[in-house]
Amino acid sequence: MESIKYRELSKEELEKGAERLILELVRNDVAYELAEEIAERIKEVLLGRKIKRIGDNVEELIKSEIQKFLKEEIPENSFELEEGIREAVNEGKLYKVMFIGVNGSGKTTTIAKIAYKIREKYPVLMVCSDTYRAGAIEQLIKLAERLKVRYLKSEYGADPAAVAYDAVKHAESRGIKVVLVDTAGRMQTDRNLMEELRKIKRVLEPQLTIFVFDALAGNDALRQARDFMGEVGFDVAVATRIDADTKGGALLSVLYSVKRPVVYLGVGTEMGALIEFNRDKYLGELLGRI
Ligand SMILES: Nc1nc2c(ncn2[C@@H]2O[C@H](COP(=O)(O)OP(=O)(O)OP(=O)(O)O)[C@@H](O)[C@H]2O)c(=O)[nH]1
Ligand SMILES: [Mg+2]
Repeated sequence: MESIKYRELSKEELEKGAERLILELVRNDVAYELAEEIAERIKEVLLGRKIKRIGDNVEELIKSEIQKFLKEEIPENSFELEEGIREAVNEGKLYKVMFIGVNGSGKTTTIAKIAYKIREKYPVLMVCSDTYRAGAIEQLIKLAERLKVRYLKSEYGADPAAVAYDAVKHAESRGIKVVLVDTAGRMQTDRNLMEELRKIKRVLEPQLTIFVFDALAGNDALRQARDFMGEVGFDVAVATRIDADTKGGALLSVLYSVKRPVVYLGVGTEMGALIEFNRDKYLGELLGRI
């Protein structure tokens, strides 16, 4: 008597549910093409699924399926910055971190926050490889002085890769354990930013490359993540301005499309305003609004 209690989900019901899901995801700043892709996958999984004639709610079903799906697609955040540093230190190596991301995304601020986090445990050197933007070098120096963290003063117009190289030599000769390299987010000249970043990366050989993006960038975060991933490559990401009124969908772009973990969230401009990303909390909040 199964057929009395159960019936198959119809294509129409699924189409309707998927449409709604796409709209809700987009409303929460998930890039449209990504929302569409997720909805497609959910439809595939649910097509032909038996549901109770009475009691089962299609919307709820879709919601629980998307939760399951995203949990499988998005890894838990198991990133341990200090583990990487310790490992390098044990091997007698300098731990080199390079920060990339579009202009204004929060790279310099995030560098300062990370320096603040580790400065009492490891000698840190901050350096600005952005030798183009007026004020970029002073901004980093000001933050370093405030934090009482060492810095290397670069010169405007200098080759960014040479600056990174000098920073490594400087750090190695002074027993510094961690070097944080800031980069430009936009070129003032006709030189190609991505090419410049690749060059810095080749010279620096960082153990860690961090992509910084603004959670308020919404749709554009997907394009940024793909560009920086394809052109330069990165290991982990940091989402900033989470304290602003953000719906968080931009994070999904990075987590889902380029398959790199978001490890920290910038939640303000103070130095302590950097918290660890928690996948389940994030998914709970995003799906709670859907
Ligand atoms: N509310 C808020 N503001 C932030 C956060 N992170 C950075 N900002 C602010 O965003 C602005 C830009 O940050 P920067 O760190 O200078 O950005 P950038 O990526 O270094 O920019 P460029 O050097 O131009 O490429 C600054 O005014 C920061 O104070 C955050 O988590 N929350
Ligand atoms: Mg900067």
